[in-house]
Amino acid sequence: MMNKDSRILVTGAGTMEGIVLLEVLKKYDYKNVSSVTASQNLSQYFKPEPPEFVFLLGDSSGGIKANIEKPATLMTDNLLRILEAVSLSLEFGVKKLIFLASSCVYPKHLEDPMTPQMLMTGPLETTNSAYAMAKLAGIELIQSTRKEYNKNFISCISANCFGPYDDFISEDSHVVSSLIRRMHLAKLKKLDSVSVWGSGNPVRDFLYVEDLVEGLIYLMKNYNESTPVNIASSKGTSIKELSYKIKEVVGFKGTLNFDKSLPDGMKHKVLDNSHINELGWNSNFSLDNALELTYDWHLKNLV
Ligand code: GFB
Repeated sequence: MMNKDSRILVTGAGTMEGIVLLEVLKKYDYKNVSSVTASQNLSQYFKPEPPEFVFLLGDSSGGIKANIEKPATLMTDNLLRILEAVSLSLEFGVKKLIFLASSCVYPKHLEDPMTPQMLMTGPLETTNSAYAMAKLAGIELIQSTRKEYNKNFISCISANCFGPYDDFISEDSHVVSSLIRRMHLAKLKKLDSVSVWGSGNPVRDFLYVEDLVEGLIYLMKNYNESTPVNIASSKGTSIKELSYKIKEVVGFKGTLNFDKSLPDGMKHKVLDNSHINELGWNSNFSLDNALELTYDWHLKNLV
């Protein structure tokens, strides 16, 4: 069981998820935590003393534009890190590893809410199939490693995550941070309107990053089975609803134009949270509250 003195390694430490996980582990007084970012050599973190517990988070991800334009980069970066981290964890006797996948692993034409039993039952959404394949390979590798080597390695699947330290600036960003930034700048420049990509009809399950990392820590401590576990809010919000919520939080007074010439991606993506709820964990932040916290962070940290 992971305790406050356990040797813990967090990969993907330069990402929003990684940074917030490190903050929360520190808050809970875990004393022996190392972290590795994309540019660092992973193997050096296994010598002389290997970690006992590994949080395997991805180093590279992005929103719909990044997935469309950089599918090979996203697939390669993720696959390489997954293979390296699982191999090293096996070789150096890591006690437990949790692998973080994302909701793009679910097939395109599913009824909400999605459960892990539905994985691999249909074709993937084309805008993110390469990234999704890498994450699916990760889930399969975790399950195979359990079978072949009898290791307590587990996986989980995150809903669309957002919050502090997200990429707010680049075109590769996810929808929440992207719209917060665009409406914030439009407010400062007193613009009349802001463009929102796509029809506004797609529905997503938005999860605050602090909820995600609390879920990750909970599963690391309490879950030991092969089936991946969703970490989600289980609440569907359309991009239109989200956009108007962000408009309110940011205080942008202009109009929103939904640009149907840009891609929608998956139509619906809401995950079933019942498994992790049965295990004793619930998400804590409402979408409204989480959007306010995220905008506050943006105001304090970005100009
Ligand atoms: O966040 P996002 O790129 O993730 O987009 P996905 C969600 C929806 O928001 C899409 C719309 O329907 C977009 O068309 N949208 C509207 C915008 N305005 C914007 C904007 O300014 N920026 C962005 N990015 N979207 C992701 C994958 O797909 O799912 C990730 O790309 C990850 O890699 C994540 O797997 C869970 O839900 O479409």
